[in-house]
Amino acid sequence: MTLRSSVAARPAPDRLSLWYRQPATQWVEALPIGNGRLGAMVFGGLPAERFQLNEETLWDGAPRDRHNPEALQGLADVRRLLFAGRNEEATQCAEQSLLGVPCRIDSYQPIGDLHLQFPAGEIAADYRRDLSLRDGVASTRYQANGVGYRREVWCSAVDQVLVIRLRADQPGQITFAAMMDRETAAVTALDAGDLVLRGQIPRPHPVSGENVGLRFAARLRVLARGGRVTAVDDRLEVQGADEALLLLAAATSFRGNDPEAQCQRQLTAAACLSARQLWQRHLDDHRTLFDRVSLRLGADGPNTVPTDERLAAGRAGAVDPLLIEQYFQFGRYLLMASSRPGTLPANLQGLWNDQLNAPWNSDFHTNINLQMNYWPAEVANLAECHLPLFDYMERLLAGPGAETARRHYGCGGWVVHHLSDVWGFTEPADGVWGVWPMGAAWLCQHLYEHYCFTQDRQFLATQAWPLLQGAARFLLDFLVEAPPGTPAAGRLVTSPSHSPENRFRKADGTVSMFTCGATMDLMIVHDLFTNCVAAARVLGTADAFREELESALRRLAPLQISPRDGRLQEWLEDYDEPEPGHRHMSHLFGLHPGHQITLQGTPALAAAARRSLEHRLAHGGGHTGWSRAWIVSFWARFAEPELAFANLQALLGTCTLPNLFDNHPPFQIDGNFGGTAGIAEMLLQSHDGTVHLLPALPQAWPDGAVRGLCARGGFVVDLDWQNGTLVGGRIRARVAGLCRLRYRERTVELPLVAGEAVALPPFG
Ligand code: FUC
Repeated sequence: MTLRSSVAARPAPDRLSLWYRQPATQWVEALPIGNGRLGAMVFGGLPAERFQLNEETLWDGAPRDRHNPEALQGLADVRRLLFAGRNEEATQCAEQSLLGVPCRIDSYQPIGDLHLQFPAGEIAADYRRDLSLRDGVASTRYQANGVGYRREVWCSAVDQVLVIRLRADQPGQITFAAMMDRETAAVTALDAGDLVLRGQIPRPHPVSGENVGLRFAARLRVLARGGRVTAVDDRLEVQGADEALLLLAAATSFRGNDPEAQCQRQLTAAACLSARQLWQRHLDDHRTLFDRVSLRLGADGPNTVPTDERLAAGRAGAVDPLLIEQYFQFGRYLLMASSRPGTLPANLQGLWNDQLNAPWNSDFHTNINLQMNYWPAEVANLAECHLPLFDYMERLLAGPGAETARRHYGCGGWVVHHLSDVWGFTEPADGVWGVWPMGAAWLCQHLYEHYCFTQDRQFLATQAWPLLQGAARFLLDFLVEAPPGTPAAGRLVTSPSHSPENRFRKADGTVSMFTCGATMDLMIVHDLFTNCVAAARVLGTADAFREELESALRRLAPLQISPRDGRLQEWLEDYDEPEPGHRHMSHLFGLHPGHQITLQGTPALAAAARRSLEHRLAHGGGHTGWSRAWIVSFWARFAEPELAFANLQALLGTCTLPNLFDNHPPFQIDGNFGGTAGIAEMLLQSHDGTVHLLPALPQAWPDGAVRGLCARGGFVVDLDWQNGTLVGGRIRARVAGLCRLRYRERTVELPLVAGEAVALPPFG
């Protein structure tokens, strides 16, 4: 069938829609919808439509004790060898004794596909498919045989079902068949007029052999107005209806529930509502979150160019402020769609995965990726979408992490290594680069940031504090004093340690990964301990613990600037690097997302950090999506608008797929979130005690406005600028207090009353 498109036939999609003139032929062209738990990729095909379905808890694997019984002895040996400079032997010892047994986890998996088969042979014209970010709906429209058709699909967070609405502009024209399937381990059958897909992941128990894999189900109900619905074998057929409403529920046994019963309950409840009611309830909920932030970067025209064509033009060097607005809001949209209160956090692919063995298992990587997913949460005014991360830490990680802290390190508190799953995996995974006990500590930054942005003391006292304290307890116990004759002798260092996934070359020419006190570790320790001290002060609690932290901070090994070239060192020793353009820029953690290094507070360290960044970039750094996105934030913190902008352009140009998903490659969602956070960081910063307005505004956005960005201290900020200069705006405080505001070289202090919006003062 030919698909032709003539946009003239109808108005352009709204500004915040991704749109295309043709159906998706590949998964990375399909459009994502989700309610935090249930999601789909919508292809918009004709005559065959496909919805690839995900439910966030459908993971392969099962809970399992993977602690290594050799770990405690191994730890002592590894430390001794590292302090003696015998890195090779330390690495071998770690490979044998410090990794989890087994040290690999299983994959997050798709639940299946829903297919709709429309009559073949129709001649379709005026085809368009789009994703309205503001409405949270994917639509496909076309004309066939003189009839106008429209499909809309959304995932309702209120009613917990996927809703598909099929309409035509003439009566009796809706005819299709619906089927569901899955590559493996599931069957489809009719049950009481519904189509049901049921299955179980084959995962034999290592001892009993019994299948302990998760059970899952998806249930589809088809409600037609007019026409006929018939059940044929394992499909539902609709003939000549005026309109059809398809409701789909999906569930797994992850929380011990019966997935089929859960689907039944959700469908029964949703089926009591009309299509109009379902739509209105979804829209109200979606807009409540989405509309909190608006961004205009000076692109005033209508959205007449399809998204894939915009991307292609961007790759060829075009500056497209509307594409950046869309990319920014797409990041917010994706967070809303993959992380809602009560759900699991957004994984490496958010929620969307079509593979049984996904790249990196579509897991939770904690040596940057999971954290990056949440960088935009607070500043982009989606604080409640941050909560799944905290629940995950509290309910699924902290318990097993305490066991791992005790059995692998003989330490108190809790630990997470560089990746995890939904089964509480906290042991070191994959290879020696998995021996990185800093994951929990880094994740804890998010707890304190949530408090800083929301000023929610109740949250700080109840959920955050025990987690912060536990992660700090682990590190207090884990830190060791470097012995005489070693770098930083007499100071506290982490051991074993490495700078995530990067290697170094020693003076004798050997290449290693393992060391003591890698810079990132020292920065994460600094960040966590500093946050804990601040939290203890806010809560007026834990004086002795606070003193212990303060004393450890004083004894922590200092950051090093290379005497050779003035770079901030990635390790305590000034090693050479076999891969100087490595994607991880871990030693810049203190610049972003931390704030140990600031332009004004620590100018010497900032200059050294800048040199390190320049060196990385000169050697090809930023070649993965998330790495490129991170660089945008680095340059924004250096108040370098044009460099931040150039990297944003590179992110869109070289690391973005046709549906605007980030391309590591392959698809990995962190770059979307990191990019959204980077754009926010260019417009507003608040990490150094001052709310800094338009710190990195590039020339490409001379006129613009943003509403609803959030700043630490509990502020919500609106900004207007013209000709590159701030001309107005407002600020509202969640709690009463003094706000320090900075614009260019001027700083003013503004007393604010809780809840009251105040015009920004003139900055002269
Ligand atoms: C980290 C990165 C990789 C990838 C993986 C999921 O290990 O080094 O680039 O993003 O996570």
